[in-house]
Order: sequence, then structure tokens, then C-alpha cells
Amino acid sequence: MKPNPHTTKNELLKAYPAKTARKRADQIVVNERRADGAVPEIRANVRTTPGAITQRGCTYAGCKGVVIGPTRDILSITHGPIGCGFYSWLTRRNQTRPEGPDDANYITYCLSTDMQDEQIVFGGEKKLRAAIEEAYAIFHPKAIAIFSTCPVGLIGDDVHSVARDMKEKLGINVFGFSCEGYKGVSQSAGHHIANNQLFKHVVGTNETPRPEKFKINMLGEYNIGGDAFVIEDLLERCGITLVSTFSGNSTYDAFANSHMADLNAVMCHRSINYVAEMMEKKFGIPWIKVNFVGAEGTAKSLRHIAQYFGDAELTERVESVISEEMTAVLETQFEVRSRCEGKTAMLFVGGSRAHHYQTLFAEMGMKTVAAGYEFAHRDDYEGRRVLPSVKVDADSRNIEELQVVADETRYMPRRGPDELVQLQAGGVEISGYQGMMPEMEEGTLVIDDIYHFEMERLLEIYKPDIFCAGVKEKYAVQKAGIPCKQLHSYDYGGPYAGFRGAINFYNEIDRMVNTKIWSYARAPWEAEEELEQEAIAS
Ligand code: CFM
Repeated sequence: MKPNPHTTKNELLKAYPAKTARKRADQIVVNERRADGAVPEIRANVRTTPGAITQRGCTYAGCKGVVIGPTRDILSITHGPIGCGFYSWLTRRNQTRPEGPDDANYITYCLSTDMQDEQIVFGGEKKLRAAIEEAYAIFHPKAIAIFSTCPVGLIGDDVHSVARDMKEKLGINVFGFSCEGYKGVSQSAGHHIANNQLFKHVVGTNETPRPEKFKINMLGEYNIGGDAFVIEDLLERCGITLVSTFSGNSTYDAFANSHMADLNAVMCHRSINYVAEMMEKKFGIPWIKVNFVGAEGTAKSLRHIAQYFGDAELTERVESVISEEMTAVLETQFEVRSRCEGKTAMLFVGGSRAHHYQTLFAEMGMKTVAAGYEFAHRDDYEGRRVLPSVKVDADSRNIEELQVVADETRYMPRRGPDELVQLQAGGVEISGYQGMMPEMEEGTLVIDDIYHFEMERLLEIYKPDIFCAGVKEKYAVQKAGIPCKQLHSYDYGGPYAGFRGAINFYNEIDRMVNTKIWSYARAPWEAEEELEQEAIAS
């Protein structure tokens, strides 16, 4: 029998003290349209209840690990105790491909100022300066980024003034991030801080003109498991020029030159919508939401880019690439559907994939019964139409909001207001994102910042055929006899983007939900119960 979402919600809440239950009730939502057709409101981007086991990471992780980390030729230095650097070293599977053997790639390195008690007491700026000089002497990078960890903010080290001094002294771009771990309620604050500094210190600093016809930036694609490589290949075959990607397989120069593009295609809305918005204001570059996860989403995204440029030849090339790829996609879809149709999935990851990956499951005939983000905001759930009504609390106010105005000489609207209206009428939404909930079925459960206890109860009540999360959840899920697919790192798999990626995903999930291995797994206590029952029966 299908579990009742309302009963399930009560089941989760009843374990909590009254005050916690009241707050949690607004973050655990049954997705039922209201009379006006809108999805219900959800509470999001708020502090985790102390004591709860959350999936979340810290602000430093969102800044250094997520947004800047994938760039291969910015030398990243963590200013802080060694653990912060060590635990953010090579943990995200963001791949990169330097053009030649002599091109810089610092991704494999872990640089830290290794703060000790002495710096905590007497200040760490001196050690930071020395670290920057030492790093410069070894690597001679184009740019150095300094990332603040919790103690930096607590003791008041000024990383920005050190950056300014060193920039002058070394003659390269040096910039700092006030991304102390505690700065926000999650890594989401780190994304915003990273966006701001990239925009302030890098974007628009390289004026080399780009002669190509169809130039775009891909925002919010981080090349996990090689996803960006698949998308790059597709765009190239279509004749679309990728000026820069923020920040999968990216370089410093491409960021600096990114204002030469004529369109920003936003993949992960949560982590990078700020850059899209700011580039629109300063340079006049419109943005559209794309989704290269899932064959249908990929085809739609390519078509929207072609529509934006409105060029017959480009449209033709896009259509021929789509049809070339779709044959194999449909073949595999047909094959896996015979074994996967009707199976259920739950997705609980960061800020975008819990939405994007539902489309891949749908293409396999599988149903998403519950989903949620670790740290996304209301607009990622309900759509950007709720933005004016999002309450700005003290935690959000803690993050700088850049005041961006049109650049005096470089602001050039790429499309006139009439053209934008026309595109919109043709189905290409400009500066829009509808969010996850409108695309989910009635009666599904949407849970923000899911707590570990809730996850375990959900597994017991729903017994989904697959649970998607990260490594912190993986083994707890598998102990419950349910396969767990990591949607952060893809385990050791991928790529899953584009058409080729979709085929990989279908095959991987088919294998995982149809293996018999889980039915052989018995916990010791279950085996004891069975023996007892057998004894009673005989
Ligand atoms: Fe965007 Fe991401 Fe995600 Fe994210 Fe992340 Fe990630 Fe993620 Mo892990 S940028 S919000 S902070 S799509 S690292 S590549 S998988 S939680 S859903």
C-alpha cells in the first residue's frame, strides 16, 4: 500500500520537542497544489536545529570547494588550521583538462597556512603573507585566492588587506574570501561570497574580443565525473562557442573574458544565479535556465539556446545533433523501462540535483516519491516568483549584497525588450526558474535540510527502490537494504550529463535497483529473529 504523506509527516514530527516540531513542520511539506494552482510554501535556508544530524556543509566548503575549487589555474590557499584544507582536498570529483602539458593545473595540490595556537593568539596575517610569497615562488600562478576558515573571522585577520598588498607586490591578481565556515547557515552562503568576489575581482578584466557568432557562458556546471566534457562536446558539435564555464574545467582567463558572451546558460541556479544577475545588470547579458541532466532536458536546453540566437543554420545543426544522439537514448530507455517502470526513488542532495535528476528517473519510468535540498532557498523549491516575498533574516543579511549598476562603457543589452518578450512568448523563459515543486507529483513529500533521523524513518515507511544522497548517508541507507546512489560524487561513475550521460545513468540505476544482492543481506539481529520464529513455529 502507498504510504500516506500526511501520516508520514506526523510520524516524523512526533519525535521532536514541541518547539522543534513546530519549526520543522514548515520544512516538511506535502506537495499539494493550493486552490490557485501554486505549490505550498516551504521554509528553507534557515539554521539547522542544534543536535540534529544534517547533510549540510559549511560556508568555506561552498566557496572554496564548490565554486572556485574546480578552476585549475587559480592557486587556492586555505588560511586556517590544516584540517580545513585537508578535508577539502580532492573530495569532489571535479575534473579538469589542461590544454597542454605545460599548462597550469593546481587542483591536485592542497595549500594551507596551517594555523597554530601562536597565530590564534597573536594573529595570522604574517604567516599568510609568507605563505603567499612561498606559493608564488614555487608556482608563479596568474592568480591566488585566499579562503578564510572559522578562526580567521574570530581573531579578526584581514585577508583582504593582505591580498591587496600582495597583489601590488607580486603583480598578479590576489583576492580573498570572507567565507568563514560559520558565516551562513550552510555552504549556500559560500556560493554567494564566491560569486561576489569573482565578479568584483575577475569577471570583465580581460577585454580580448571574441569574433564567434554564438557565444555563451555555462554557469553552475562543475564537471563532476566529466559532465562538463560531455556538454562541451555537444555545444561544439552544434557550433556554439563556450566562452567560459563557472567553473567546471575552467580557467582564470576564461572568467576574466566571460563578459564577451551573449548569453548566460544557468545550470545550477542555487550556486551561481548571483553571477548571472550581476552580469545582466553590468553588461546586459540575459540569462536562461538550462538543464543538461536528462535527454529531454538536454534537447530542450540546446533548442532554447538556438532559439535565443534565432539563426536557421544553428537550429538545423542543433536538431541534427539531437536526432543523432536520440536513437541510442531511446533504445536504452526502452530496454531499462521493462525492468524499472513504476519503481520509486528519493533524492536528497544539495541545491539543484534533487530537482534535475528527477527527470532522468522519469525517463526510466521511475517515480520520485520524496525529495529535498540540503541548503537551497525557497525560489529553488517554489520558483523565482516567490523572491519578492522571501524574508531576509539576520543570517542572510550577514552576506554582502553587491550593488551592481550598468557599466558606463561596456553595458550593451544583447537583446531589446521586444526581442525578449518574443523569446518569452516562444517558450524561452528569460531570467526565470520554476523550481522543483511544480514539477513534482501531487502528494509527494518535500523536505528541506532533511535530518538523519527523518531519513531513516522515511526508508522504513516508504521502502523506496533507490535513495540518492551523499557519502555521509550512503552506508546507513545500504544497511537498511536499500541501494544508495551518490548524486554528489556519482560514486565512481558518470558522466551523467547530456545524452551520453543519460544512457550511463539509465544503465547504472537499472543495475542498482534490479540486483538481488540486497535481499541476501541480513543484519545479525534479523537472523536471530528468524531463528526464534522458526523455533516457535516448530
Ligand atoms: Fe549546485 Fe552542484 Fe548542487 Fe551545489 Fe554541492 Fe555538487 Fe550538490 Mo554536492 S553546485 S547545488 S554545493 S549542483 S557539491 S556539483 S552535488 S551539494 S546538488
